Amino acid sequence: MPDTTDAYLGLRAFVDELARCGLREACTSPGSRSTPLVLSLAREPRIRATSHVDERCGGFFALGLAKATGVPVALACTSGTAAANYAPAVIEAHEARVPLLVLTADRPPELREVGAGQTIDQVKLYGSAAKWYFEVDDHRATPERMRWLRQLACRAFWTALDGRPGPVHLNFSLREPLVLEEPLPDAEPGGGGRAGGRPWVTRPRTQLAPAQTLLDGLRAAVDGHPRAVIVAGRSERDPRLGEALAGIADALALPLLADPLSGARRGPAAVAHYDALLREPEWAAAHAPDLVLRVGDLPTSKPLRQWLHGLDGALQIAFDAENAWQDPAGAVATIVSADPRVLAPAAAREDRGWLEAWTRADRAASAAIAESLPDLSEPRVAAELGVRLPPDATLVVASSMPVRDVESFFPVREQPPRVLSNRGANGIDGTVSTAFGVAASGAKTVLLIGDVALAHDIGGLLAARRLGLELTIVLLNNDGGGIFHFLPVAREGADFEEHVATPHGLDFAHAARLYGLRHELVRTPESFRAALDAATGATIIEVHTDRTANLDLHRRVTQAVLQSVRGHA
Ligand SMILES: Cc1ncc(C[n+]2csc(CCOP(=O)(O)OP(=O)(O)O)c2C)c(N)n1
Ligand SMILES: [Mg+2]
Repeated sequence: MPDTTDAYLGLRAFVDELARCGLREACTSPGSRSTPLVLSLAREPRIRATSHVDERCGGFFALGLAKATGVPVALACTSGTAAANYAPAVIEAHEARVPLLVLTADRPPELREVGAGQTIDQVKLYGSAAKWYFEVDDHRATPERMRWLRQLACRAFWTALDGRPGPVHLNFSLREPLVLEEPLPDAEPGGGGRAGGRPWVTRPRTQLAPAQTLLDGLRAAVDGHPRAVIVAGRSERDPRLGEALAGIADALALPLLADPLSGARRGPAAVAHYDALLREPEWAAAHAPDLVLRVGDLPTSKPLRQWLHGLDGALQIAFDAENAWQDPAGAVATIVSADPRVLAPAAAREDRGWLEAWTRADRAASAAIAESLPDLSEPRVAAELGVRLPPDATLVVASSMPVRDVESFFPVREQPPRVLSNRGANGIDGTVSTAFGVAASGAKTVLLIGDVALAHDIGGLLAARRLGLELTIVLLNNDGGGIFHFLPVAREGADFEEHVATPHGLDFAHAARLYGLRHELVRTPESFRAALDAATGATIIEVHTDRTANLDLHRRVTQAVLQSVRGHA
């Protein structure tokens, strides 16, 4: 029978291999069964282990860290519902292609389904959201076992990262006693890992150059369609892609309809206000393209989605290195599994008339928007952040209206901040924890979030106190889900208010006090700017708005934009 020393020897080798592969961050949660896992991670000097009371928060914190760095982050928790609380983050990681290593502690097989405490069925707990699942049994720490565990760690790490990144789940059988009676021997059966600190297995990235025929075909498509557009959506993994796309769009003189989540809303070809422009049917029809080049996720904007759906005459080509299907309307004709940088032309296109028709309208829209937003409002806050955040900042945007307002009101900038959002599954859960995870990567981080999303992940604020992390939280408090006022359900009276809008009347100043954050209520654009510039440590800057007034304001802004572009049709 293997004993506790065998378990610890094995886990030390496993964790050493993770560190050799490049893992630097682990998020632990407390429990008994997970003791050997958690202690092994915490005692590996190359890994920083942060502690999280709530596994749901821990899961999203790891997601934010892995999103910001692109490197897998390990999660370790005890058995039972603790492991189930990782599910939302695991699902988001699967949908958004974020590498995670989920390490759950379990009882050995003979103690499952026999009434042992805190034991649930953890086999394939996350279903198809886990890219790979493996059951890690316990054995004596023989040289063969050590070699296998080292190989297993490498396999888990590379599987999370390679191809389409995502979460890998390993479920560890751990047996009592869970702590060592004696110090662990330095020597490892079999002699330890490979010489020179190399991983047991490396998986060098192989990048196949696209075939010449493909490149020729793409070039011919671009040359043969004078009215092409590029649509760039969320692609968080390569922070330099946005800049490259902006350069390509400029050289090809193509309108670049760029969601801020693409990092491409920059440069002379970027179009910021497509959401408003495409609400004007005449303008949208007059500017129908003959070719659409799609990069990243489909942006959130409904007018853009409907416009793309209805472009029957246009050839639509999507670029996705992992061949994901981002096309609910079935409009895409070709999915190219190559980096869109292959579009870079040899020479710049001279005729810029088509691009200028778009950018002229965009500038008119921009001026109309600025004029329509004199006071501090939800759209104004998004616009202010777009103007004021420095290029080295990272903005995390919550689902619901914040992500839509950032898409609609962020300006075109030369050097925009990085923008991240949990848009894999569009959940409002785990947003605070995700932002603290991003902040833990060392980025100067600002979170834009609604009140319901903040209430949903209020426990995430504990990271401010326990981990001492800095984060500026800009809270748009309209006492409920303002987004639902844009939907037909808003006509359903008191039932709508109670069950859909869900007002709560929370005073978030108390939450700030409880979790050790600063808190400031601001009412004007000037005081918002001052608070944003002065924010240090962990701070909540709160803006009060009214859901009904917000709906009216959005309608007024759209009307103003439509008025401004009618002359440009
Ligand atoms: C986990 C989860 N539960 C429910 C929803 C549905 N949902 C979408 S937006 C929203 C309300 C969000 O309210 P708030 O954060 O205050 O933002 P606002 O709509 O006011 O901008 C809800 C409940 C969701 N997206 N994710
Ligand atoms: Mg709200």
